Amino acid sequence: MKKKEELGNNAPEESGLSRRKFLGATAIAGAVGATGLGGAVMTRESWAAAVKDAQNKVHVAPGELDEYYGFWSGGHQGEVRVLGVPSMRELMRIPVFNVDSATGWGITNESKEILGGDRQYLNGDCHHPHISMEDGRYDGKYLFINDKANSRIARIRLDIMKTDKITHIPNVQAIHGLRLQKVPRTKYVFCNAEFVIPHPNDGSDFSLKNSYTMFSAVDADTMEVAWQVIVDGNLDNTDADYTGKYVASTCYNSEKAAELAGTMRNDRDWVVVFNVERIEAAIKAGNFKTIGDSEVPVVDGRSESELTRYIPVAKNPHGLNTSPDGKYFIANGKLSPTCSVIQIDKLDDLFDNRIELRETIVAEPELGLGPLHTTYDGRGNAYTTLFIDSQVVKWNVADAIRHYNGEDVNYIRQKLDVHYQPGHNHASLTESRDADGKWLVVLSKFSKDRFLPVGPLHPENDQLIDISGEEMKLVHDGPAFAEPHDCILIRRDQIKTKKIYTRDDPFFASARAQAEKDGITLEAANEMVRDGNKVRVYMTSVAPQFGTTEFKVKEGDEVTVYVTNLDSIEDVSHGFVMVNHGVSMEISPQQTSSVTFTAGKPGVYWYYCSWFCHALHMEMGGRMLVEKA
Ligand code: K7E
Ligand code: CUA
Ligand code: CA
Repeated sequence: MKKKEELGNNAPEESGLSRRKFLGATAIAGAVGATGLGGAVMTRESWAAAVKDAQNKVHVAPGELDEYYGFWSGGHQGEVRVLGVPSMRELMRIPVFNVDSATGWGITNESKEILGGDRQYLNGDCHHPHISMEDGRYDGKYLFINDKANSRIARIRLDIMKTDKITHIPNVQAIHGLRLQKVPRTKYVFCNAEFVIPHPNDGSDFSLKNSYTMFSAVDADTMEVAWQVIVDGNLDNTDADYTGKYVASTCYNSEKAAELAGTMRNDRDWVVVFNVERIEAAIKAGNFKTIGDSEVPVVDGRSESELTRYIPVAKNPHGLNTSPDGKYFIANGKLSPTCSVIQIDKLDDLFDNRIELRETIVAEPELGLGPLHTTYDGRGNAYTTLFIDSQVVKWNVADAIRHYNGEDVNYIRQKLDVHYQPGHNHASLTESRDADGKWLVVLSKFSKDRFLPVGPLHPENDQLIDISGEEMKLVHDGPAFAEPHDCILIRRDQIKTKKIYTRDDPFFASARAQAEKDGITLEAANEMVRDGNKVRVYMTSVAPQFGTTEFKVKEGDEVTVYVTNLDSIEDVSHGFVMVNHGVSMEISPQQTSSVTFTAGKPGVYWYYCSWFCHALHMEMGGRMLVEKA
């Protein structure tokens, strides 16, 4: 916390402020253009004006729309959340690796098919959401996200904002860093498996010495794993360049230690750079092996390999971020107060052994304590989170390089307090050529006293900072449930969403295929098909009625209900809940959804519509009659 004297006229006692307001005041002091807090001398009036200015900036009036979509990782909650920026209003939640009662994700057959059969896991741990690209610009088609908990990645269709593919990455554990190929297009999803494991991992060998992990490239179109690369050490975060040729990942465990102290033993760890062209060529030439029963081609990228280079950087690096001008990979020090700036156009020379590893590093600016992630404004400035200092530091990359070359220049532009302990930060469009330097989101890991207390478990605090001017200005606090490690912002015109489903949507292709086998037209049918103890009930819905209001089955029957929503009016979604059967699902306009369950004890079970759709929504229901078997 800042000392009292640094506050000038704003000392809390003088203005009668509580500690909470005092912390808020540090933000506002930044907002009127004080450099940090040092020279902030504010009257009560100028302070009020500053508050108003900050509020106007972020206020999106009722009925007005935000400029940006923000996609937030839902952390170990397993979902993705859609926010409007700058209002920070939550617009939607997209279930991915979790079970969602409202939409039936994890309950419906459509979601189970994507999650993999009867779905193995009920949890996920999302960290890194990234949007597919064409020539270094977001194309608005897909969003990809990792699941660290169960070594998976998922793809979300942005036209309907639903998950459409999930892939389990074989041969590795804990997919953490995830990024996309930017150029010429997102052909690959690159993902880092964080933990080293023995191979084979069958209990015959537990030693760390023989353990390793791998870097995986997944075909973004098919979501099949294209290839894997064995590496030294471990893998943390990753990013790709703007030529399509190089991807870089941080490694904090070059020691391959299993305990904390061991992971901090080496003075330097490294950034491993992957040469995508060479890897593809090696696989084409047949220079690969496979592991166990997986058919994925695996190449060896350990230290003597021509496929990789290991650039030493300050110890235990974390974030790895490509600058939007395509010039640099920047690795964040974490245990070192520095970042390492790697010049990408030197990598050809490095791979051809014309220069030394250390020659690729062109700056090591000292930024503050605990640098974790860096983002960019497209005007040559970088913004790095300082976990321990609880600050964001704005610094100029070109000046940092000059300083590294011995010039007497100050590359630090500003340090701004954030609340508290920031992890990722993300500036608008920063991962693309379109980085526009307008907004910066800082994902703080602690919120402490910023919100009403809600018990021992606290929300995170996602703060919004205006970076459009010379000075960073904190304009909004946004509480968030566990735990958005990262987010991504995209201009609203870069995404085209559907207002209603089209009837040929692949999302319910399997339901259509089953109906065709049963000789049923989904859009017309209110019929039941019995197939041994399997019963398929096909029904339509038009607000405020289900086409079928009664059907009869036997105790223990495996019942599948298909509901096709014939409404084609925007926003008229129905739901289907079978009472006392654990069944709930969404059926949006022109969508078909299906769910399978076992009919319970003999008796009457009501089903009803769970999404408010009509003045007579409460009346929208029907009865399942269960007879003795
Ligand atoms: Cu939390 Cu990107 Cu998983 Cu850093 S990561 S904070
Ligand atoms: Cu249909 Cu509520
Ligand atoms: Ca280390």
